[in-house]
Amino acid sequence: MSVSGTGTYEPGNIFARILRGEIPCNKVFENDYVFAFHDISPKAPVHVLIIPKKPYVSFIDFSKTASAEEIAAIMQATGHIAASLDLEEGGYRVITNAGHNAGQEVPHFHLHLMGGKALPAFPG
Ligand code: IU
Repeated sequence: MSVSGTGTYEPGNIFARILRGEIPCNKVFENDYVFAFHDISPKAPVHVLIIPKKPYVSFIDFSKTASAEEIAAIMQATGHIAASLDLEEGGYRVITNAGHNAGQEVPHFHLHLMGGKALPAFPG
């Protein structure tokens, strides 16, 4: 199932429930703006999801609506997590899926941080 990546934020989505502590997760990082946890179905030895604490559906929603402080915070957190998980030397990938064509499944904006192996050629 994938989502439109637009429209009204759905407060019952799985990441909203993780943020509210209703569902457990394997947390790797948290600050005032950002929360990060290991993907439940990792596609690489390291696969972390990095999400804003505030409710944004997708990349466009986040980029249009979030404060500059929040936008900086998610970038800084992602770099910090990549470095703290020793991904710098071997390399890593940061992506976001937005909307139906990208196969976004969870309608809460998130970055995927993946590394720990040679990743497949970037799909086009
Ligand atoms: P996507 O970009 O929306 O397709 O990514 C959603 C990710 O959320 C995907 O990699 C799932 O494995 C992951 N995930 C999770 O970590 N915990 C969950 O309970 C659920 C999905 I549902």
